[in-house]
Amino acid sequence: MNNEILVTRSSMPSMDEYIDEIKELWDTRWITNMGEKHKELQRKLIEYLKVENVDLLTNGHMALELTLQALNLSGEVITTPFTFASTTHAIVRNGLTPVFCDINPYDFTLDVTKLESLITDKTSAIVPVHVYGNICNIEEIERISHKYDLRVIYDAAHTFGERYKGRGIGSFGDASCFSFHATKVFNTIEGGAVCYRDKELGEKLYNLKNFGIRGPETVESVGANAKMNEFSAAMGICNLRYVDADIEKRKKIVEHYRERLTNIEGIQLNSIQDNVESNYAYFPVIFDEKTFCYSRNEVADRLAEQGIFTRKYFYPLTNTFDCFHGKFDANKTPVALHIAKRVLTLPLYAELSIEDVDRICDLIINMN
Ligand code: T4K
Repeated sequence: MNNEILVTRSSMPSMDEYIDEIKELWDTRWITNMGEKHKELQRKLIEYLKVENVDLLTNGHMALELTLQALNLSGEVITTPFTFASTTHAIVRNGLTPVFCDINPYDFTLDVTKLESLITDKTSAIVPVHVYGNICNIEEIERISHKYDLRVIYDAAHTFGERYKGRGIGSFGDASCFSFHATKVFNTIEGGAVCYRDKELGEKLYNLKNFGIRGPETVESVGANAKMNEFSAAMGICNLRYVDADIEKRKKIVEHYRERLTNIEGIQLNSIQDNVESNYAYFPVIFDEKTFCYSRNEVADRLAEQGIFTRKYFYPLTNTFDCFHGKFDANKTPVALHIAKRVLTLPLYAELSIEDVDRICDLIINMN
């Protein structure tokens, strides 16, 4: 065991607890294709997430990509470039054109004041991202989407278990897509889920995740394979028992970071949102090289020299990726460009000790 601190660290149950959970799989030999563990996790998540329907998939990316496909979208989709590759790729891989909307400088979600000006007669949907667990301006997105009859598919990869005004975050929009990757607040090793209201959408999605097979001799649509297996579902069942305790630990860590890093010249923290029960997924810090003595990159390098490995989530912006060379103009999303060059996400996971948080904060504060 070394002294290194990585940006995150997977939550896991004890080995005994997991083994206990998967033991019956050796008896039944039913290890994938919507088995008992899959069904149990699905039931438990409907309750925990406070939503009407949940479907489980192999990962958050397939959740998003197949939901967009199930909705039969066409033309343009308005989204944010300040996100993980997955969001933009899911749109492009569906043959749709992403139209990038800028973000606001406070919580880094879509700047809804710029949304309407991007809508054309080709726009079919909006894919907002609750980035870092910060909730988008749901009311405004709802108003605009109703006005122009657009579908709304939230990338909720970072928002497991969050509530907005007491409602499960997955209950907004046409669908919300969660990631249960190893690095997330709640993990099924790899995994993802879609929350939705419309049963017809649910059926299409179910078809798409299972080759379009409806019966032994019926293949209804051209589907993919994105089913969650039983070992992943079992990990989810175990991890769900501890997720509230984990979120409580994360809260204490974030509060300590905030206490130590507030009111330091050159450091900006994202604003705390009203009416949101947060899951404390990430801790982003903006370093302004004009007023802080070092740039974001220098801070990251100096911390790495001390064995502390941060991440530049989300740099580069997706509209500057090599694979899209010449297709988009990132200057049209200036706030996102500004933030992406200055943001650093600090280590955050349930097991991170307050002593380690202090060590990280001391190093940062003493740079100034
Ligand atoms: N939408 C958004 C907004 C997303 O952020 C993501 C995923 C998605 C959609 C798609 O969901 P998934 O299809 O992934 O379910 C990581 C994750 O792989 C990715 O899930 C996540 N977002 C993204 C923000 O972060 P990397 O390339 O930074 O991961 P990696 O392997 O460098 O790991 C980061 C740190 O996590 C390591 O330094 C240590 C720790 N770690 C990692 C792994 C793999 C663990 O503790 N355990 C592990 O098993 O992308």
